Amino acid sequence: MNEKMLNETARGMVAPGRGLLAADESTGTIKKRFDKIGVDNTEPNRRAYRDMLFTTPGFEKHTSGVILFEETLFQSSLTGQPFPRLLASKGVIPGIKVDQGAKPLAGGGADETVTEGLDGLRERLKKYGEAGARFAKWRAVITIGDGTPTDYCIDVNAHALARYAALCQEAGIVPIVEPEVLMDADNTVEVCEAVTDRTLEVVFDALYRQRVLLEGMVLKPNMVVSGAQCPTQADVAEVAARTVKVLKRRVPSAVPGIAFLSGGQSDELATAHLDAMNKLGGLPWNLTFSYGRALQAAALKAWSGSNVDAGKAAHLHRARMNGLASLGQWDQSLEKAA
Ligand code: 5MM
Repeated sequence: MNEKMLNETARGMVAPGRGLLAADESTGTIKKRFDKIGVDNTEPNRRAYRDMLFTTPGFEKHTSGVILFEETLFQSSLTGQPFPRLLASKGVIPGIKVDQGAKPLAGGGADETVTEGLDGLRERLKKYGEAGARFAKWRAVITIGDGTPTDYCIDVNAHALARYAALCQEAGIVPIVEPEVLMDADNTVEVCEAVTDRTLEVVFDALYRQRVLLEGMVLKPNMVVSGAQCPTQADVAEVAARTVKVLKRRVPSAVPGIAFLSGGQSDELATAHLDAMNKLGGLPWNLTFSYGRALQAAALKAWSGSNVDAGKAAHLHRARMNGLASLGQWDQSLEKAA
């Protein structure tokens, strides 16, 4: 294992002032996004949309890497340059989502899933590395509900995350470890905190036992928030304090950085939360973003299939706001000014 290379790549992914664009929507998920703007989910449209994002002038200043879906890794830009090469030429690290989705967990609780994709992963990683991917992503889903999550669900997902991470590092690819505690139920912020705490404890135990190099990975967690359906919502300061408290307890300082998912938060709230955490200061890891929806929603709407310049402007604005938040330098007045 090339520990130095893995550490350098991981540190580059969470470099101060920059974060990750999660553009790895599977074909089914991008269809849901395109349906909202009345765009057909065809291969040329997916390519044109991703081309708009990746050719946004200046986005590289705020974006350290992009998580691609397999189809995109092997596609070319509208000018004919393979997407991974286009990104690398801008100093943006290409990455690849390698999980094959969350599937119903046999014998699990209601709505519980386990993420699949380990079979043949060693061979796929070789192919992805040759195509230019330098990091990978695997998302495990933990659902909060009546009697869930079960320990069984947390255990099997942690085990799979660690097996994936070890295989990535063997291939010289930095694993993003994403245990997502869903944010859309009616649970209180206290419940989210307890479930996130337990999940991270089990995940880091599995990573340690499966000999994953902590210096050569990036964690992609949820923030500790009130469930979207909960009548009482924790404010920005409380979310920041609770999230940092759990992370400090469970994430060793050997991990170079933590890049949050947005999980359905509004664009501005996801930025405000990240900014508030960085303003707290005194953190042992870099805290940044790896947003999908919170980086793309405005750009997708502005683009709507043909307005390329408007899409790029919206994308650049959100990337810039989150880049500032990763330094604790964002201010809401910057949103209004834009
Ligand atoms: C961009 O969405 C990613 C792919 O999802 P599917 O595999 O379900 O199509 C997703 O994994 C994403 O990277 C993370 O969940 C974070 O996205 P958000 O929108 O929560 O920041």
